[in-house]
Amino acid sequence: MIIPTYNERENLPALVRRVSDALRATPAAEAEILIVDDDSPDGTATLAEQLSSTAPVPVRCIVRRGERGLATAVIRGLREARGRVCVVMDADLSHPPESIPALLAALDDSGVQMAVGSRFVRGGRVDLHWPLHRRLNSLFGRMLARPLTPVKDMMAGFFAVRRADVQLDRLAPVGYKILLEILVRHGFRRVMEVPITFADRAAGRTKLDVAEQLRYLRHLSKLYAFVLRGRR
Ligand SMILES: Nc1nc2c(ncn2[C@@H]2O[C@H](COP(=O)(O)OP(=O)(O)OP(=O)(O)O)[C@@H](O)[C@H]2O)c(=O)[nH]1
Ligand SMILES: [Mg+2]
Repeated sequence: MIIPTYNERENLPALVRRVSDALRATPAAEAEILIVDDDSPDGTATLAEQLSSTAPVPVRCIVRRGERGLATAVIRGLREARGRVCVVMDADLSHPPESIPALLAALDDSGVQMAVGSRFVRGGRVDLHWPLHRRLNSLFGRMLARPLTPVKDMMAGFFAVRRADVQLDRLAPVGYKILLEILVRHGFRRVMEVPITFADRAAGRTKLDVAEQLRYLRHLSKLYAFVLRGRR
């Protein structure tokens, strides 16, 4: 499990408990929770260390100093992870840990390159009270990325992939959208979307601001340039 965090202390206890329960429901013997924290001022990393002594599944916390960014934090996690399969998810409990076994099961099929916890396939749901501007924002963001990948929820932050299938030196993300970066840079097409119910963040504040949205546009322009050059 790779979980990027910035100021998520309030969410950690429930997150670690629910993820541990979910992992124990799978045959993943080598499972660990790897938290990649960007030196959060709220003490996320300190609490993660404390939880590691009592959690039923090993918890490891990497602290990056002087560096920020969700996508690069996930890349760091992919680099340091020890398991054969990595599951990436947000820390704020928007992604239901109870869906982790379904993501792992989807990867049991060797023809599947990636499994994505998806809001936008049959059975997927968005269970939150986003204001209209945020809904439109999300819709518009997806429309802009649609020509780049067949995956319906390409903005998701909840996915499972075999570590050996990701070539880290191909990746050069800007900002948030690590799934989109991996999908486009590798040209993955055999992706299984597993329906999930996406909830509002359990506690704490969003880090998604206007600067992040501008970074997304910059990221998209890099990906379009890459695809138009012929994925080289
Ligand atoms: N390491 C690291 N993690 C980050 C950074 N920005 C966000 N995250 C984490 O990435 C995940 C997604 O961020 P969120 O703030 O929940 O973004 P969002 O889901 O689009 O928006 P809300 O749920 O409404 O807050 C959370 O676990 C964050 O703590 C960052 O700069 N560095
Ligand atoms: Mg969130």
